[in-house]
Amino acid sequence: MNRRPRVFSGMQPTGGLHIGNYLGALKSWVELQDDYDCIYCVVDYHAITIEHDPRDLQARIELVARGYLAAGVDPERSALFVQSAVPEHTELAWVFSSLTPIGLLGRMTQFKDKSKDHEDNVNAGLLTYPILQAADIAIYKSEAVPVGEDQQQHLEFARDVVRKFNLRYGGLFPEPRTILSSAPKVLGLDGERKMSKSLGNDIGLEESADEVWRKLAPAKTDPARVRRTDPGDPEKCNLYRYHRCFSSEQTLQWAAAGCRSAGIGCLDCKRKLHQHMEEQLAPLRERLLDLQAHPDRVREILAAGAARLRPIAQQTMAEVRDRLGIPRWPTT
Ligand code: AQP
Repeated sequence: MNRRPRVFSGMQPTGGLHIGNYLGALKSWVELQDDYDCIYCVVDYHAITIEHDPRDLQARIELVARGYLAAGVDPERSALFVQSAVPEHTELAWVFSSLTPIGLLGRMTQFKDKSKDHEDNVNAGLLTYPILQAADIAIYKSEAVPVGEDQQQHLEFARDVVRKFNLRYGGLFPEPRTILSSAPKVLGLDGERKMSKSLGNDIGLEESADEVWRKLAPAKTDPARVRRTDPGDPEKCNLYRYHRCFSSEQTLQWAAAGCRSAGIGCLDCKRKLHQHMEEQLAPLRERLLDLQAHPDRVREILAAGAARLRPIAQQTMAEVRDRLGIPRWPTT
């Protein structure tokens, strides 16, 4: 029987998910379930490359898993699990590290950015992060990876490393293609940098309607609109980009025309945006709360996902060891 093409993606449990994660990746994860065999992972080993509190890690893993489920990842159709529950990921990463020139890793944009943000902790895990990510994808022989724009370079790296493996040891892995959503780079409320958990410029999926409004109200718009009567350019307004993701065509036209003519003020436009955001975010928030009240349900889903995937990962590792000439040692 022909299997459906396989998709893999993951997010780090470094905090609660935000609308950048949701619009940039999660929404397309949900849509892809119709046509692909989807595997979605909480990548906890990636999250320890920056300092973390071990006492919080499990709670953060479950928080991210709840985000996936609340957004519409359906455990009946997709496998959902935690990276560390399938240790073959890290085993394959070691193999890939032997195919990776160090210089290439040092040129990765994310490594450079994170080295600046965590100057006192520039560790080898931060440098080799893309190798583990390539292994996460390849261990399931995944064909496609839905991610935000910031991950494109890492996926180029993943294609590169599996190509090298295939050339040296014989074709085993597909070269995974990138699937970008219609909002591949959501800027933070500062309107300057990518929305990020660690930069604090985000709107969290679990934040209440009031909390979201308290963040939207002072958020930057087109700098030309100093006074209510100053006309503006919606294309220069970060919040108009949010409108594009949440609002109807009619609202978009209303906002663009009102901004250009100064017929509406930024606050009117933000109120309307808030209303449209709530239409999508309120039901999601409700599902998050329901899942929080049933932690066993989430843990069972994660355990079932790992149980389904581990044999696939073990099979791939057996093939990898054969290609490398590593003998099958008796274990008893
Ligand atoms: N602002 C964004 N716009 C579009 N897509 C985004 N993604 C993240 N931020 C945006 C996409 O979400 C997925 C998960 O990312 P991650 O958890 O691996 O971490 P990240 O990209 O490093 O996200 P953060 O919020 O910036 O985390 P911290 O601050 O902990 O480093 C990826 O597909 C990513 O592209």
